[in-house]
Order: sequence, then C-alpha cells, then structure tokens
Amino acid sequence: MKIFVYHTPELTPTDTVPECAIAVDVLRATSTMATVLAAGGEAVQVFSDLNQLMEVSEKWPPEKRLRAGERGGAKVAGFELGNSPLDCTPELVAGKRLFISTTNGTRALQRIQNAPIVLAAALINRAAVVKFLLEKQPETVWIVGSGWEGSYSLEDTVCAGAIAHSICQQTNCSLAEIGGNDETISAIALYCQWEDNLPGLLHQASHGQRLLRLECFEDLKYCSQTDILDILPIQTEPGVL
Ligand code: 3SL
Repeated sequence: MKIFVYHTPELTPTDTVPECAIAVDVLRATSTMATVLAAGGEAVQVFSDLNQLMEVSEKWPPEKRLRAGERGGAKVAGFELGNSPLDCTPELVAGKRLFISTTNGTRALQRIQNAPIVLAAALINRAAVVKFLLEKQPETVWIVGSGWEGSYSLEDTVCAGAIAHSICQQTNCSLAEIGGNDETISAIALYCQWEDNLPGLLHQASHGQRLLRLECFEDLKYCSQTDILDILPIQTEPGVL
C-alpha cells in the first residue's frame, strides 16, 4: 500500500484517481459526518452549493431529513444544524439523512468522489479507517486534507499522519515503503511530535483559533480525541456516505 497525502483539494491531482481516496476535515466536517453516522443517521449527503442542497433535500420527506450548513464557521440561516458534531445526538439524527454543506470539507469529498472507494476520516474514527485499509489492502491511497480556502491546515495533516503512522506500525513497513510522497512522511512526523497532545495542536491551528473565537471550545476538545467512534463513512453513491 502506498499512501499519498495532499494538503488541500487544490493540490490533489486531477488526471488520475487512486483505488481509495479519503477526505479529512478534522475541524469539523468529517468529524461531524462520522458522529452523525455513529449516532444512527441514515446517510450523509454533501453539497458545495447551498441552492443545490435545498433543491435536493426538498424532495426528501421532511421528517427524515436534516439540513446542516456552515459558512465561516457559523450556521447557515434557516438550517436545523450548523457543523457542530456535538449537536448530532442520536435523539436528533437517528434514521435521518443529513444534507450538509460546509466551506471546505464538502469540497474535499466532492474532489475525490470519482475514486472507486471514498471514505471520510477524522481523528475520532481513525482506527475504523485504518482497519478497513488493512483488510482491503488498496494499492494506492490518497488522503486529502480540506485545508481552509485553499491553504494548508495542521489538523487535517496530523490526522493524515495518524492514519499513515498506524498503517506503518501495524504492517511493520518503513516510511519509504508506505510513503507515496514527502507529504506523507512529514504528516507522520507531525503526528509523532503531537500524538500525546492533539488538543494542544488543534488549539494552535489557525482554524482552531477561529473556532475558539466562535466559542467552540467543546468542539475542539471532542474533535481532538482519537479512535472513539467505530464508524466507517464510506461513499455509496457520488456525494452520499
Ligand atoms: O470548512 C469546513 O468544511 C468546516 O468544517 C469549517 S467549520 O469547522 O465548520 O468552521
């Protein structure tokens, strides 16, 4: 298995697809998606465009849908939910489809949606993603960070490193055997430096700072936990996990 890390959707190649592609948006879209599915959500359907989200979700029975949207970290007016994983309780989401649009995370998923296998990963479901990769043994894996409006983000890179590091450890492979590009090796190095203090890293990250200004302290704490949800968000049709 060769793992390639791309820090943003913009840096992800467009001329080919890997056997397995993984979107990461630790703060907070893929953390929210994993939480919804773990809480019994029927599915998560992602949109980059809010109008399109409205059009598609209108056709869904109202009692079986939830609309979630975030722009600049804040909830989209008129939607039931923003993008806080902590709002996605089993009481609210069980049996419902979440129609969601966020600034960066949904774009990353859409960027890789043509790969044969598409997953969404965060720190909270890292072990479930690693288990799947070890069982499935795809030859080529891309881990695509959502970044922030085209820029690198620490929290997505550390999550990519957490995934790649666990694969290395469990297969006894060297960095050179696993690492498809230098980004993978630097992501592993970042994770190894911070694995005992992921909340500390997320607090220093620019998007962590942005969320703290929005008083999302509990979200940061929740999203910086590792391996707490045994859930594999896997694409069943384009844009649907
Ligand atoms: O950009 C995104 O996709 C979001 O996850 C950002 S936020 O954490 O909801 O602000």
